[in-house]
Amino acid sequence: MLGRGVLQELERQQDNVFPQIIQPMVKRNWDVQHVDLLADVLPRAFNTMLSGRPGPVHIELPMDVQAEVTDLPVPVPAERRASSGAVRPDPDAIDKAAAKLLSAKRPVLLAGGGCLEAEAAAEVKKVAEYLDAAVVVTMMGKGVFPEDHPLDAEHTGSNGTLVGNHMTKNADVILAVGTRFAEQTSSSFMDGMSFSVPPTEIIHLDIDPTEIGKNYPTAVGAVCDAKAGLNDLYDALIDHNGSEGIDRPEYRAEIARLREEWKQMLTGRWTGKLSLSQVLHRSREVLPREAIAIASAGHPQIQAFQEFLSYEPRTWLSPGGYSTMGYTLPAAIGAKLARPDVPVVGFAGDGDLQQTIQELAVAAETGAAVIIACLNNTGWISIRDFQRGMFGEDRGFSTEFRARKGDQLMPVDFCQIAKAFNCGSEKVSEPGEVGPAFERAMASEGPCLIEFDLSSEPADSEGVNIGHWDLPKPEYLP
Ligand SMILES: Cc1ncc(C[n+]2csc(CCOP(=O)(O)OP(=O)(O)O)c2C)c(N)n1
Ligand SMILES: [Mg+2]
Repeated sequence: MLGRGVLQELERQQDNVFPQIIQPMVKRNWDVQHVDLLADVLPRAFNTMLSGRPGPVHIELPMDVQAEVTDLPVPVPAERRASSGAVRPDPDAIDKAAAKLLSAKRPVLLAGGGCLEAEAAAEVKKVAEYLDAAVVVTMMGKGVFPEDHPLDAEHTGSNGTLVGNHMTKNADVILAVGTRFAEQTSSSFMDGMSFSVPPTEIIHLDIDPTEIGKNYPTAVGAVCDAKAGLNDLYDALIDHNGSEGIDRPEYRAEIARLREEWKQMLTGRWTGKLSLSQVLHRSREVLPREAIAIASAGHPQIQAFQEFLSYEPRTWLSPGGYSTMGYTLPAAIGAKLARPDVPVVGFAGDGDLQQTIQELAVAAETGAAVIIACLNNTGWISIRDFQRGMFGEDRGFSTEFRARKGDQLMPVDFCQIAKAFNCGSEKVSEPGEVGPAFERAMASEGPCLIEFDLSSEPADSEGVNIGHWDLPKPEYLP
């Protein structure tokens, strides 16, 4: 029946076009036309998904094929896999990288999501401590290095902090591991804002050869698994320089001073009114180190990245630069089902939450005791702030939740929605109530939504911008 428009088939231009729709998201597509092909396709699909830079694959499995039977043996996975997934770097490149890092005065280790994928937290730490290098972590790498370590230099780029941007733009050598130098990490590649290459030299270790040299020239590039690459680099450092690492007390003091300055910049803006910044800081004080935090879009994503400290791998989940609204709640449910032993908190804007709020039913059904911190500022306030910043203070449009008639703000009552889905809920309007509300939510048996009644004034709702985002301004505007 292929090509005749069977239920849910897209066939206007050619038979079943679904694989083309999903193509940009997957590493490979397989069209299984007969059940016997599955024995061959499945091991290949798993290998493709899990090897190199891991990512999803797609298998097209029509209903008639699903109904077929075969007596072909199921392949033994171990007989179809490479014996080790860890790709080691070229030893010459590692030798050069070690020499360069040992002569650096202001080294920075830039750790991306590849370090988490490779489970390389211990290796990041030992190389950083050996070199006394500042560690700057990307949005996808957050959690790979404890954010209370004296070498932790936070984040760089348009969503970065004072510390991270200062350290990366003034570095002489950057050891970049498992990162693609995304636009957000690099302040839209603006020279001298987050990076200054040259004179900074980059050593880039990545499993994906297409990432090396893509956005910045590299002094040394090596294709490798992050963990294997850092291990080999550590051995090379010891070969060159002995087992005693380097001490840079002044460099550490500089990081500590900048961290304090940044903290003052954030907390100095607090007023008596409840702000997103206060929710993040006060919740951090009561949540255990191993709590999992999730944030997907808008001010909550950027500010949680900057202000909610992560201490352990995989305790921060975020869609990164895709910044997909609607991710927080389902991701929190998934995380809680996988890790019922730790508190899981989703920091969701009121816009973000409304995209998938019906998943509260799944939280209630599965009993996943997630804590949803709903940051209710009555609108898509990050977008409103861009509109105001670019077009003028009176030119925010259609981004605040207002009644069409009368122009009154129309905040959604999230507590009532949570109740309707059989979830616990409470509303918090006072800064002093943030910690106790999180403690009550942690003690509750099932899912719990805390609605934070935030003012939408930028000082209460918006973070501090240090980096740069190149949003093109229309030429016709003054
Ligand atoms: C699925 C999706 N649609 C649209 C956007 C564009 N976008 C980014 S942030 C944002 C508003 C987010 O509002 P909210 O979650 O309430 O956070 P706030 O900025 O108000 O703190 C929008 C519309 C997006 N990132 N994802
Ligand atoms: Mg909002």
